[in-house]
Parts: sequence; structure tokens; C-alpha cells
Amino acid sequence: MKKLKTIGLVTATALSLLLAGCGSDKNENKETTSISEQLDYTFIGIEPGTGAMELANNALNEYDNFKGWTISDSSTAGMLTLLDAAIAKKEPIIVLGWNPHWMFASYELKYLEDPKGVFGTESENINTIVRKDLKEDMPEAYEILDRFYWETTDMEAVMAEAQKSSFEEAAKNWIEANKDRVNEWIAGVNKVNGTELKLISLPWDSEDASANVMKQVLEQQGYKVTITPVDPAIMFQSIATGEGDASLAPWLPATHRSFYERYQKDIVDLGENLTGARTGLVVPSYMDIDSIEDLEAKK
Ligand code: PBE
Repeated sequence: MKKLKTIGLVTATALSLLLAGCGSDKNENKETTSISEQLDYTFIGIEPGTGAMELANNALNEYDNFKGWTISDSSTAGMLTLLDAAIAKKEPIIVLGWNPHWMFASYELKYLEDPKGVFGTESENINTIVRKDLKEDMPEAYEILDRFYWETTDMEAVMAEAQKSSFEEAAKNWIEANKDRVNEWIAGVNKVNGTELKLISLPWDSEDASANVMKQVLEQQGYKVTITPVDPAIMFQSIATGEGDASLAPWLPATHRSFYERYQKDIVDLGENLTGARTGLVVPSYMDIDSIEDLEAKK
């Protein structure tokens, strides 16, 4: 139900963008209409409540040339649908994007430069966080979670394979093919007998990939693991309150900064499990702009 409503909104936005793009003046052509005007001073966002949307809102406030702009909030699926449609017609579009994500393998895209560093000034990582007493309560799981680290290419491999099968299947195959790496995470760690462990995750492919790999690794060690995907704020909150045991999903230092700062003192941060992530404004490479500062404020 909620999904349908979102799609309705997205369609309305697409239509208004399309109408705006056509213009009413017959003499108007694409040379004289700026990209910002063609976009009706709107870029395409994702789910409200995400770290990426928070940064996008910050960008609207920080850049003078975003004066009069709006973000159409959407869903990840809605954003991808609009991106696909725009690329099919070679029309301009600006979306809120990130990687690791398959959009960069499927389309030729570029990030708009962000001279003010609103989307982060350092490289973005994905960290592992656990609840405060986990080390005492489940030292074996704590040790494995602490050692867990993989590359963006690993995560992308699981994400790509999962498109054709499932995250369970893709995670299983990745573990099979990377026994040496997995052995480093579990070497010398004692097995347990059915201890329940709650992984708190986020409802995106990147997090489905890491959570499913960790679930199976911990299950091989004797844990009974559940994965619960929630909104970013709830993810931090549930680790802080101890309702959840661990999460492999915080994007830091930029994307989830405000959530992290709020809960930092009540969680244990085990550091990055992946480096080289990124969030930002993304356009098809055929677009003739390179920076957020190439955009124009609404007149
Ligand atoms: N994301 C993907 C999420 C986290 C994972 C970047 C879209 C966000 O909170 O923005």
C-alpha cells in the first residue's frame, strides 16, 4: 500500500518534470534553456529518513546555487525507475546516488563535484557497531564481528549475483569461494551451541549482502542468527538500547553522522568493515555539468 502511494507520487513528479522540460514557449530550445530550468530546479531523492536524504537537504541549505530547488522524495526503486527512463531518452536528471550499488555498473554515471564537502570530505566507510555488553555476553561473536572486513568488489560480487538468485545463495557462494578470508575471521574462535544473535540491518542491497554473509559465517560457528532490516535511526537506537546485538550497516563518517553522534556513547564502534563507499548527487555522464556549482539558483 505504502509502496503504491510512493509510485504514484513518483509518477506525478516525473510527469511534472516532463511537462516542465517541454516548456510552453515553442521557440524555446535546449540551448537556451539551462539544465537547472529543464529540471524544474528539482533533483530526485530517495526514502525520507535516510542518511543520504539528510545530506541532500544539507546541500540544499549550504549551496547558494540551490536556492529555490527542491528534492522530490521518492523511494530507491522510484529513483532508479526515473533514472532509467531519463537515460533511455537521454534527458537530463540529477539523482541522489551512492556506491557500492549496481547503478554504476548498469549506466554511465558521474558524481557531481561537491566543493563544500557536504556529502563528506573524507572517504566514506561502512562500520560495524555492537551493543555495549556484547564482548562480555558473546565473546566469540564479538571477535568475528571485530575481524570482519571485506572489499567493495566483494560486496558488489554478492549484490550482482543476488540479482539473479537470492542474497542467501549469493552469500553462500561468496563464502565458498573465499574460504581463506572467512578462515581469518574465525581462526581460533570457539564454536557455540545455538546462541541467538540479532543482526540489525538496513533495507538496501549493500546491507543485505554484508548481513547475509555474516549470518552464514556465524551460523557455521553455531549461532542462530536473525536479520532485521529497519530505518537508519532505528538501527542505531536498537544497538544503543541492546535490543539488537550488532549491525554492519552504519555509513560513516558522513552519511549517518547525525544518528551516530546521537547514539555514539551507547554503542561500541568496531571500525570499518568496508572502505571506499560514497554518497552524492549523480548524473548520467552525457550531462554537461561536473559540479553542484554548475547549477543555477531559481530566478
Ligand atoms: N544508503 C544505502 C542508506 C544507507 C545504505 C546510502 C541509501 C542511507 O541511509 O542513505
